[in-house]
Amino acid sequence: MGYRVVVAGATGNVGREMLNILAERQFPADEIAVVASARSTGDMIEFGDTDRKLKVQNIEHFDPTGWDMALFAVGSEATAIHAPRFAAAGCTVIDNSSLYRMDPDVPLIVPEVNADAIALHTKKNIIANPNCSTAQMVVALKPLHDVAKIKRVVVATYQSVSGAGKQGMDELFEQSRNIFVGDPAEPKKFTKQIAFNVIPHIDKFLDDGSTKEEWKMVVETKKILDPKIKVTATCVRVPVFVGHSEAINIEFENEISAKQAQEILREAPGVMLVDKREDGGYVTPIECVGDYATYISRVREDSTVENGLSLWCVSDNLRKGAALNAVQIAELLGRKHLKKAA
Ligand code: 2RA
Repeated sequence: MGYRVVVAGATGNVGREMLNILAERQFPADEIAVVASARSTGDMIEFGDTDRKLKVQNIEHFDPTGWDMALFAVGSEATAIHAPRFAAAGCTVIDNSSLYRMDPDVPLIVPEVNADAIALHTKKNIIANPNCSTAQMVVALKPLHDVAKIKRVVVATYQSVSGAGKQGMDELFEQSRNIFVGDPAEPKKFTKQIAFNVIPHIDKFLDDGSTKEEWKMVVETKKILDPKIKVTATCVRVPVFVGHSEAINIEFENEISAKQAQEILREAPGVMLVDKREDGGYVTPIECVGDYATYISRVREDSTVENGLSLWCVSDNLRKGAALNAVQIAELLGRKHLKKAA
């Protein structure tokens, strides 16, 4: 007997990917319900590449009683209204919004990094999915931290416009097209032109001059991996449709060579090492789209500090950065806690 699974926010970028990945991985679901705002109610959406179509129900009127788990991709406002209602009805919520990530009674999970922490979910019956830029980074850091103990991380991100939703993708497309007719169109979703440009600003500014996206990478890495690790981040929006890239510089307590790091990463869960010191011997965001892996390239020693390494990390932000990680949490929840025969 399989699970009864709800996907909330099924019509957005991440919600659609959740359905695609549940289908691709043949998640053991007997039933799948798709819920979204009143605006989308009645729409029919595909269940991955299967010939199954699912009718969108209004989340406001949906009764989660008797459903095993709900993958939420509805943003913090709707999550605040509905996640407690679903959780109280016995339907475990796996939430992609930032609302519960730093709640001490809610586990923040990347299965390749801190799977055991999922046991905490019994407190509120809610599990948090990390920010996309954090997820891929901790997958890369964890195997190296286990061997050489990380002291400090400096990361610069190159984040695709799909992180800002369909509106962000539409803005890049329209601006890029219109520029050739001399009218790049006024920025709406982003603060400045994104076509053929980069914007060092994601989410809102904080009092110390960093942005909330940068703050997320700091505090979420500490919660998921190790609170003693010092992290500083610069998060940048770039004119790429899907796929976040990160230039990561790491300082370790103990010595670790680039060769040792490559050997460790080659075997690490969720990692695909593509690292040759030659033309094309590295991964670019276009090559990661639709894939599950966190790709790592350009592993090299940083001789400016004791025990330093630099590396390049690329992953599909809609998949490992959101939908895939959520489905992996659902698989973990099923294996460890809900124990229904598949
Ligand atoms: C972004 N990480 O890339 C944020 C939210 N997905 O816009």
